[in-house]
Amino acid sequence: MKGVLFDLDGIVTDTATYHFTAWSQLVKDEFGLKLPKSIEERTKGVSREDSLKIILEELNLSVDEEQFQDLANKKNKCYIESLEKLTDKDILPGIKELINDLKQKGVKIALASASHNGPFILKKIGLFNSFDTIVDPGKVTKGKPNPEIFEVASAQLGLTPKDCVGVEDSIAGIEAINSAGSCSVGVGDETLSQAFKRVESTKELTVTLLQEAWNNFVKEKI
Ligand code: B16
Ligand code: MG
Repeated sequence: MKGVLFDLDGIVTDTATYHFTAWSQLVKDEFGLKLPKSIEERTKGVSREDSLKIILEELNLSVDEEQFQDLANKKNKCYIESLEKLTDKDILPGIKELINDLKQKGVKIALASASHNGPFILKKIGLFNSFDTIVDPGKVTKGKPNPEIFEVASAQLGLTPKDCVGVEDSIAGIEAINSAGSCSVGVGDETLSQAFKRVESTKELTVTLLQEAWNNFVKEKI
């Protein structure tokens, strides 16, 4: 294992819930509607625009291009406001230790997040300088579950996907890691059954666990 490709929302910080809160607020303010809880899972790892498409379809709403952009901007404004209070206390359990241990062992780390707010969040929680590279989602043409973001992340580390482990909390993200040809580690419930290795909490993510997962992954490939 030469590299670890981290998802951000739901892996490094608990901002996955903040996204859902911001979308819920938008839908309430703009349409007076309540967003079903199922949307939270369906929009995890999915870009802002694609998330909005899913939401509008779910609520049987249609808007023109200008309104669409306006809604996306309003959601982002609300989301950014909720990020203001982020500190290093919002790093999910075990992640800081994991990152330190990986660095000590010479394993490189990349951020492979669909979020345009990734660098801002990493700065707020004090982890910006810990990452060897951050993928710019604006340069990725196809979002998760397409493997592109994980392929780009490993390339930016100077590695091939096979030498990397990808860590994700979303179904779309696990699919993307698998298609990229990296070893996928999922954090969450059994909906992540496609992950090569799955744990319930970020607390369980250690270098030993990731290394063992990768060892087994390589053995299966031979
Ligand atoms: P933004 P990840 C994803 O981040 C979130 O899971 C998803 O809910 C969000 O819509 C997407 O980022 C875009 O975020 O609106 O901040 O650009 O899980 O890939 O780290
Ligand atoms: Mg995520």
